[in-house]
Amino acid sequence: AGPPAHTAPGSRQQVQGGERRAEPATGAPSARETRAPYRFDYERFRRSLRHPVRGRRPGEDPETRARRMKVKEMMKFAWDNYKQYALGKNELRPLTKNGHIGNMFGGLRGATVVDALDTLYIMELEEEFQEAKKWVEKSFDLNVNGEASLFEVNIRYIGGLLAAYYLTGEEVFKSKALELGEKLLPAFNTPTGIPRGVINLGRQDTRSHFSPCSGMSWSWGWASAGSSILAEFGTLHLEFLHLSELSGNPVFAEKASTSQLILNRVEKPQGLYPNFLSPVTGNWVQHHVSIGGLGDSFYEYLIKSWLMSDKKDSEAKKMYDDALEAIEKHLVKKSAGGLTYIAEWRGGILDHKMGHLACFSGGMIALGAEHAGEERKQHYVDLAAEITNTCHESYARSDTKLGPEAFRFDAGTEAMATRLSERYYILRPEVVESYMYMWRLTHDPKYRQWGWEVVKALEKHCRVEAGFSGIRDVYTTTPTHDNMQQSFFLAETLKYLYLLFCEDDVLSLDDWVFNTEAHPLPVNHTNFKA
Ligand code: DMJ
Repeated sequence: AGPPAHTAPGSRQQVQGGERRAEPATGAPSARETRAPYRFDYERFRRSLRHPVRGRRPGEDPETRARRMKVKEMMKFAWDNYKQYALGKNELRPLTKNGHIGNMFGGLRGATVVDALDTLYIMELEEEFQEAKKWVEKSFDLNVNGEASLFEVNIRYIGGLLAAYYLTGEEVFKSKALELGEKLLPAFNTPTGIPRGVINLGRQDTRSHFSPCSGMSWSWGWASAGSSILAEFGTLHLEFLHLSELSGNPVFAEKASTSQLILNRVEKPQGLYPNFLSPVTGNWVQHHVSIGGLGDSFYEYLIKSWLMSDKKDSEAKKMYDDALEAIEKHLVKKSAGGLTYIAEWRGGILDHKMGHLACFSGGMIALGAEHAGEERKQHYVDLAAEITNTCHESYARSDTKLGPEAFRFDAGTEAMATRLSERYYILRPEVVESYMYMWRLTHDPKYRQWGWEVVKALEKHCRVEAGFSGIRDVYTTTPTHDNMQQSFFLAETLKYLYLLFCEDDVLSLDDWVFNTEAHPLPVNHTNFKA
């Protein structure tokens, strides 16, 4: 048999029917030894794109160009400082001018490098892109031994490497993505096939970097009763389908599809998806529902799985439509002041709170609205606009014009944090992400204006001598800094701001879906003729 046919990201049927290449029986020659190695046809993929990647900008107005250039300058500043003070560490600490490693990535380093690659490329920061590429080639070591978040490694490292490969065709990004992807597979060895949240990245097959825990996985200590988190195991599909596409090995797509199948079948309270599920029994562990933290990107990946499959994955689309209907019925509320928000749900009781994370949902609903049936389309455009407006209000009502980590609608409060512990802003992207999608959907200039207000606020309150920093309180004009330049600031916040001031054919939504860390992954144009 020859190499498998084009495995078609998003096409579950082809994946399941595909030739099984993983895990040959012990002693048997591996598939790799007996067959010509599978080779992804990069040139064919590039010909399938409907728009030039970096787009055209004919006759644009000077103000839009100047704003885009300002965002580019911010990216260069963020990168240059990371490079100078923290290259190879995971994040920059811009006040103390050193690096931060943290414990999310299991010994992997360079989270900011990998997260920044595609943004540098899209912004045409060529020299800086080459610096980042060189680091990946020479210094990005995958032989590490430590406990990593499956979700974070997937969305930042796998997503970042895949996007860099698809944008540039540089083999190093593909091979690192595939190697790292293989290291994540043991997390799926559970009775249901739903992965656990934490995996030890140590190698199981050699003495170097071996530890008794290599390849073992755990649930987060804080997750109830050994459960897996909806937003974690539900946010693998896009990247894992592309790992299968690039390797010719269906195992990745099979693993990600299992979770989706189980979620589709399991009984859902009022049609809602709780945030905690047991990887042992496949049952819900707790009835907490949120479109913000713990739930968020699961919903995002349903609609994006469908779009990435060139609208063939009808199961994902139906799950998205049904979930959104249940969310609207049970969680979407209007405040006394007329602001639409999405509350959280605890076993039937509403918590009238929206996290900054939940503000991605304006963009998601906008993206889905474009593809909704005619009778629902306007309704979803309006809903997306209302939620985005509410998130804008959470920024507009603060002294810094940046939004808090969470805001509430109770006891006379509207779109403001009521607890001291929720007043911080850590350079998160979700609000500008929604501005970008709303701009592309409506071309209402207010979204560009709102984005520009964020640029000004970031410059005023977050820019420090050696990079950008989060702030501890958005309700004071003299906030203290948290001394952290998050990698998602370069991957997402600055990328979405830049795209807001670009023509629509730069990373066109006809060709690309953004993973939840804003890394663009290509739509599988199955009607493409080679
Ligand atoms: C990012 O890492 C991703 O957007 C993730 O889905 C949620 N949170 C952060 C940014 O806020």
